[in-house]
Amino acid sequence: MSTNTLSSTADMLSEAERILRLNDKGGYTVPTHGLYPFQWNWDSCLTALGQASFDESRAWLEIETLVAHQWEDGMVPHIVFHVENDGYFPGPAVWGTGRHTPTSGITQPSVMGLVIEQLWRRGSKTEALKLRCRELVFAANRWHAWFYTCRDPRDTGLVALLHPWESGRDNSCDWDVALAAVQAENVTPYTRRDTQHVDASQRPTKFEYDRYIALVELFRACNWDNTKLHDASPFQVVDPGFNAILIHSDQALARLAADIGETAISEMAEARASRALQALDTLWSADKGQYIAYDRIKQKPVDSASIGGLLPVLVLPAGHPNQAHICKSIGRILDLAPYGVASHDPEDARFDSKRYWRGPSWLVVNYLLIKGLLQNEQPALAERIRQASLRSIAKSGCAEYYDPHTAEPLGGKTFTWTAAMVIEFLRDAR
Ligand code: 9WN
Repeated sequence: MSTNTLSSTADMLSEAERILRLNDKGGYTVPTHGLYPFQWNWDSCLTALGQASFDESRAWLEIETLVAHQWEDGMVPHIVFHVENDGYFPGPAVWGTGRHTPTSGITQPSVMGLVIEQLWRRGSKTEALKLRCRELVFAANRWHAWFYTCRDPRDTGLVALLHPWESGRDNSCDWDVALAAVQAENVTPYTRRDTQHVDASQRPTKFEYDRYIALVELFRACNWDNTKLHDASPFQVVDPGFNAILIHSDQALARLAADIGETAISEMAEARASRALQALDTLWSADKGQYIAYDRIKQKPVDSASIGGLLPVLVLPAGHPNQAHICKSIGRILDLAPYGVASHDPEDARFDSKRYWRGPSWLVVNYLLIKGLLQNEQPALAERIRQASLRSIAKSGCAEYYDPHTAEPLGGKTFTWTAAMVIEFLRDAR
């Protein structure tokens, strides 16, 4: 479908459903054909929210397919390479994880917990689905425990990213300083595929890609042993957004596990979440009026205000003093760029309205902000973000991301998780 045609709610919903079916490969859904021909972790989980609106069983299957490739240590990998396809780099040979069905060796934001809670609450709650849900509750619990064991070895309460791709916000300005310190002189020569699908001005730079690959090569040389990777990595960044998602998912898991009678898991999830929530406060920046990342190698806060530092709204207890500051920041960012909350502060000199996670607006992150704001009893601001997101869809269809000033569609098109978010935003209209 061409852009500029989604003038009614019904049009938006039918286009969204069409895209979810178009990208469905049977047991998993590709983010978009061409650019991303495999299964991605947080894409699949958020996609299930949309699928559930027309096929509940298919939605659970999307996550089950991902979890079937969970590692023995508990990690759920960020990509599962179900098929061979050389249209994407880096493919299985570069990762070299030695899995029967190849996977990458790093993870992604843990949205699974929050999604399975939604699927269960909204769903038909049959006995058969309860059994399926229970398996995913176990898997999520093992994954969350893995985070604190392997990504917080000094027991600080917060987990570190070892690769920018783990954040899901690959080239965010938040990683600039930490990534620049990664040595990439000896990286094996490679050919990028992403820039054959999408204009290079909308993707990360060569400087960044060299370092992405250098980190993969370093971890591969450590045999992907997660008991060693944290300390071996020259990139260790504690991101407030990533940690907030994990805490929020643990809170959801605690409620869900209690509901289905898994009390021990509920208690474990609750304990992890409350400890991490306390530690999260150490990332607050009064100067910036939001949370900021912390570089464990340099042992310094990261002077950068991205959307990652607003995501803790997902876990702030009602009435928390930081809530008003975050709402103010979100309002200011929307005043400056109206088509969804920009991924980076438009007042920062590094902001780039077209380059991936350095400015464009992404509907999945807007969805998480809305969820947090509703929990924090901020319905007006949540509605402002929802309307801003829907205006982007109406104007430009389901793109990977949007210029937040103009809603110009950027990156891949007919994009799965964007379509899923449209269904989510229009739930009441369905
Ligand atoms: C690397 C699939 C993924 C998303 C990420 C997004 C992008 C991959 C890439 O695409 O990352 O994982 O090759 O650029 O940044 O959030 O999960 O849609």
